[in-house]
Parts: sequence; C-alpha cells; structure tokens
Amino acid sequence: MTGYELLTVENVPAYLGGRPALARWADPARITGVREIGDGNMNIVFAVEVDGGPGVVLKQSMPYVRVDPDWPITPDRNRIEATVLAEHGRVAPGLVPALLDVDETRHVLALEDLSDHRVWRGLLVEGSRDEGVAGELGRYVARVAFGTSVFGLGAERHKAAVAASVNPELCEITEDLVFTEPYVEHEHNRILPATKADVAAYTGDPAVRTAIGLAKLAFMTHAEALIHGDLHTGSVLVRPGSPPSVRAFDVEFAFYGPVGFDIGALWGNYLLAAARGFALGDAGRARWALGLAERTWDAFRAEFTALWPDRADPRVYGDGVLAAYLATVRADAAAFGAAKAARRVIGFSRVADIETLPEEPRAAAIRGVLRACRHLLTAPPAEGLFDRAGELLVSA
Ligand code: SR1
Ligand code: MG
Repeated sequence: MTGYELLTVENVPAYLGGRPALARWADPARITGVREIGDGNMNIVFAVEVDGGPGVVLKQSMPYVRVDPDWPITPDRNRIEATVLAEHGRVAPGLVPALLDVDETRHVLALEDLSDHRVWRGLLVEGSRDEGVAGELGRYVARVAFGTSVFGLGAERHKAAVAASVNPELCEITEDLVFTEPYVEHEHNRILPATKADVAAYTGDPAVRTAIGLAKLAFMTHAEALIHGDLHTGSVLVRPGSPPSVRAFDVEFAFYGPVGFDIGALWGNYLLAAARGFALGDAGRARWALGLAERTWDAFRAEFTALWPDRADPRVYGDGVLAAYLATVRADAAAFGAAKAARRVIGFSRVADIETLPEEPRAAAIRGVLRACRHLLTAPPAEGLFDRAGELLVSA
C-alpha cells in the first residue's frame, strides 16, 4: 500500500492532463508511446514519447525500495531530488537534467526527456570508449563542490543550506551498504565460492577495516558541499559526440558531505569498468578505463581552481588553503573509491560490469578489484597511488 496512486503505462496520459506545468505533453492524440524505463534500485520511471519524438520523463518514488518492496524508505526522496536538481542546475548548468514539474502529493518529478542519451555504464559494458565524459563529470563535481560550499555561498548561506539538506534515510542506506555490510556477516552479501578467500583477506585486513571506518566517519561528518551522493556510471547519461553531452542524474542520495565521495564514486566505477576489460583479456580497455580517473581529477582541479578567485573570504582562504583542500579531496577520493568499488563485488546492489561476466572471468575481475581497493585504502596517499592500484588490478 502506498497511500497514493502509482503511475502506470496506462494512466500516465491522464496524469499529464492533470498537471498544468506539463500541458504541452498532455494531448492524448499526440502521445505516441509510454515506456517504463527505470533500471535503478529505487523508483519507477516513465518516458513519454510525443509526436514520435522526445517528450517528457516522469519519475515516481514509492514508500519502499523498488527492488525490495519489504524495505521501507521515505518517498520524500523525490522532493529532495527536486530541490537538489534545482541547486545543481544553478551551479552546474547543462550538466544535470532540466526539472519541469514537482508533485509532492504523488511523489512524481517531471524531467527533460534525454532518450537520445544512453546510461554511461551500458556504454562502458559494451566496450565503448567515449572521450570527454570523465572530464565533464570532473567539471560537474567541481562546480557543485565550489558553488554549494562555504567558498561559493559564504558562511551564512552555507549554514542554512546544510540545515535544509539533511537526507537521513538515504544516507543511512549508504552508511549500511557501502561502509558496514560488506565488512560484517550480512544476508545482503553474495560471495562466489572462488573468491571467498580473497574477500576474507580484504575484509579481515585490520588496515582496510580502519580505513573504511575512517571513511565512514568522514562521510557522516564532513559537510563540505551538496554532493551528488551516488555518482556511479549508472547515474550518468551520455550522448556520444565531440564534445559528448553529459548529464549526472538520480540525485536522491544528495546531502552535505565530502566532495571526495563524488570523485571517489567515479574512480571506484572506473575500477569496475577496468576489471571487466581485464577479465575479458582486453588490456586496452582496462588501461583506458583506469586512465579516466586522472581525466576526472584534472578537470575537477582545473574547474575548481578557475572558480577559486570568486571565493568568499579570501582573507582567510588563501592559495595555501586551495592546495591543501585539493590534496584532501584527492586523498578522500582514494578511500571512497575503494569503498564504492568493493561494495559492488561483495554486498547488495551489484553492477553489470561484473555481473554479466561468466563465472570464471567474474572471479578474476573481483580479485582484481579487491587488490586495487586494498592498495587504495592502505598505502599512504601519494603521487601515483591510483596508478599503482590500477597495476595491481590488472596483475593476475
Ligand atoms: C536499496 S539499493 C540502494 C543502492 O542503489 C543506489 O543506486 C545506491 O547505489 C544505493 O546504495
Ligand atoms: Mg540511482
């Protein structure tokens, strides 16, 4: 029971007719198709085709997790997503989907239809090497990192924004699924017999456990910026081209957290894409995917540095602060990247990069990911840390 009516392919045209902001897509005679396109864990999503072309996308939240209706979760995540999309659209224009309508009664968002784009993870799984995407994402993270932080907002607005952006239920999912469950006995964990010893060695390493504990603490307490909070390659839409069109979507996990978590989410997912290439014997693909980490980082650093002259209170936040802050974000990203990759090969919520591999290469991919994660978590943060993790990933 939801207490409100869920959207279906059949009732979407009537729903559009009842929303003044969506009137231009509501004429039933012009609606040529409605498809359920949701492939995430949380919500249902419908694409409405109008006159045979792009129309509008409707995303509805239920009071439970889509893939597990026994798992209750606030449908208010939909309102949170709308608020964050508006803010990210302000600070990073053109890098998130346009928000067209918010229905707080039925927990529906209407979004720009990007059906000429593809989810990046799908492209990566197919072996497509789209240039420019990783850099655009670094630019997105930087614009959000600066624009929603103390540097971009000043002290008073930053405090108000932190208070207005708490997202406890969705943060708890991340705290459990990313930082806790993979490291304890849990019914969510799924481990191949062939990788049991590797997982035990990784999760049983005291240095790994300490680093994960510290990463969880940082996730829960470092309110730097209104981060995306779930920036994996399945949260990115791409229309390949030169330059590609790139949009980060699904911001329902957003909250005031550490910027390195968003960079790390990307790095962790580059590891997973590289592990797929490695397991399939495609060394070129693995190397290319590993190289994305520096593309994202370089674009992040360049964009953040370009925004720096506009910071609030330069009397205190001098250039030494910029250098130290960037170093902190990079070190955080290494630990968060490891946490994000490891959870995808141990715990709940798996990824196609790994899961669509036959069992033997899947085991090889998982071992590679765990080797890389262990290094990222336990070696001192230094130049070349991610490169060395990548070497370990592809060394069998
Ligand atoms: C209940 S499943 C939750 C996971 O799906 C989302 O995409 C996030 O990654 C989250 O951890
Ligand atoms: Mg998602």
